[in-house]
Parts: sequence; structure tokens; C-alpha cells
Amino acid sequence: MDGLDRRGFNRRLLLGGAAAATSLSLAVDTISAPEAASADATARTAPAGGEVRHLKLYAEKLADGQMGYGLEKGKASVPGPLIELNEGDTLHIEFENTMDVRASLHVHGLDYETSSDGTALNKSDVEPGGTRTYTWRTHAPGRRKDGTWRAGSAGYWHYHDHVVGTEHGTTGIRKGLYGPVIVRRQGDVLPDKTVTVVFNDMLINNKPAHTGPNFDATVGDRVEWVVITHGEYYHTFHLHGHRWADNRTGQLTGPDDPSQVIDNKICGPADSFGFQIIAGEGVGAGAWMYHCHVQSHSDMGMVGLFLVRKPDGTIPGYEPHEHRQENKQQGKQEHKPERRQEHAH
Ligand SMILES: [Cu+2]
Repeated sequence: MDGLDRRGFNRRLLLGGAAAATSLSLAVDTISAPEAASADATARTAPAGGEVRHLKLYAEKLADGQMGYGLEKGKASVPGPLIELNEGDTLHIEFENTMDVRASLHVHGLDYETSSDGTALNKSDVEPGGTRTYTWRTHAPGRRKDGTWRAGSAGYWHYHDHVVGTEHGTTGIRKGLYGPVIVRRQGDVLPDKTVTVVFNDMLINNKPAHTGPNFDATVGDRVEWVVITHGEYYHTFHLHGHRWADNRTGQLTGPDDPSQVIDNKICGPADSFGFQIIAGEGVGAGAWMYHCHVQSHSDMGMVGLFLVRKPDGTIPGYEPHEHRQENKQQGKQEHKPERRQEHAH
């Protein structure tokens, strides 16, 4: 865990009921052999859903004027906690609004009644100091009575406020009231860790330009990325040195999976997608950039680092100060070297 994401680790909520992460310690060389996967099928997978779960969630004002969701009072973060479910699960969220303005919780991709819509339209928002239980349901795919196929809930989704500032939550989202949701299908491969990147207007995870966030991993870790966009602009998410499949899981199911393999994807407001990669697979440890590939956006600081370490903890060729200098010369916006240093290890 790097400095910034330590918070993220704490707020990670494993609703899937899976055992603590066991590292998938296949050597990079072994993975590159096509037959290795079937010969050594050790990946952990998601169990069947169907459980009824409960969660307490708070909306809070943060010290810096931003707003966040948190699992405990005083622990709100931007983005809010990762919520993971398995298809078939039901989640009851007791939502407490500790702020002095009305707030709500609105989710994408899941099943909910209008009473859990999180909008003023349906009177499903929450007054200052109030609480409300939102119920999210999920379902597995299956055939309808008329013979057509109904999609399951599995996917990389997200939740956000829908009332702060305007009836669409424009201020709430701008200030940080958003977070990731993952619904897994039975058999989906589970990651060693999950990181969330939210392009929100011209910031990533509401952090100042040029300050990341950075994410840490060790070569061979199975790292899951959730990418979400909010705000006014379209962005293109690009990760250096790694690629993924442009489908529901971001992974190929086998040699005949026709999904396009990509390393760059457009993501407009309220879009979300996710994928898993093996850190440093075929390319090794290093400081790998991720950034919005709209050139003016990356120049203005929509960039962070995927710091992939060797097992001994070192990152070959990575010198944080050089990177900082580059930003200083190229970036027009105010730069905060102290913050950058925080991310450096
Ligand atoms: Cu952009």
C-alpha cells in the first residue's frame, strides 16, 4: 500500500465473504506459457450469491470542504468505500447524513425500488441528521419466460449523491460523494487488491492536479482497477505497460474470446468499467504511469503512478524527484512537491 492508498485499504469492504487474499504468486515467466493457466488453476473465484447483507454508511463533510462517504463516523473518504457483492445478494444500507444539507445515495447497475432511488423526485433523499435504509438487490443472468436473455447484475458500477446542490447531485459529486461498486458472478476471478480511479472534472479522486493518486503493487499481484468518470468532460484512461480485454470482466475467457484487447478506453460522465491485470507481467517492476490521454488533460495533471515493486520492495529506474521536476517545468497549475513526496517510496 502506498501512502495515499492506505486509506483505500482501510475502506475496502469485502462483502464477497471470500477468505483473506492469498497472493497469486505465479512467476511472470510461468504465466507467459499459454498452458500454465489450466495446468495450475489456482486463481480464487467468487462464490454464488444469495446472501442478505447489512452495511452502515455515512455522508460527511471533510475538513477541506469536500464531502465523502464512509463506513464509520469521521472516516469518510473520496472515493467512498468499495462495495462488493455477488450476483443474487441483497444489501441493506443504513445511510446516515451527518451533513447540514440534504444528501442521498443513488446506485448504478443494481436493482432497487423508487424508495431506494436516492432522489428528491422519489422523496428518497435524507434530511440533515437523518437516516434512511436503501436496499440494493442483484440477480444472476437467466432466460425470461418469453425466451429472451436477461443480463445479470455483474459489473463494475458506482454510487453517488443525487441531491446536494441540484436535483442531480451536481455539487455533491463535485465535492466527492461517489464510490465504486463491484458485482461479481459466481466463478469470477478475485483480485489480490482493487484500486479505484475516478476522473472527476479535471481531477483524479478529487486530489490536486499532479498529485496522483499513486497505487502500489508487487510484481505478480493480480490488481483490479475500477475506472469511473464524473463531471463535465470525457476522458480516456490509459495504463502504461499493461493491457486488458474490453468486456465485462476485463479478462479473456480463453483463446477464442473475441474481445478486443486494449490499453486505453474512453470514459464519459457516469460511465464505469474495470479490469484485472497481473502487475508487471512480461514487463517487470517499475513506475508505470496511468493518465487521461486527452493531451491537455494529462498536461494539466490528470496522471498518477502504478508503482510495481520487485519482491525486495525496490522499483528499478524510479526516482521520484526527476518526475517532480518534469511536472514543475511542464505543468501550468500550482504544483505541490511535498504532496508528491508523500507518494514516493
Ligand atoms: Cu481527460
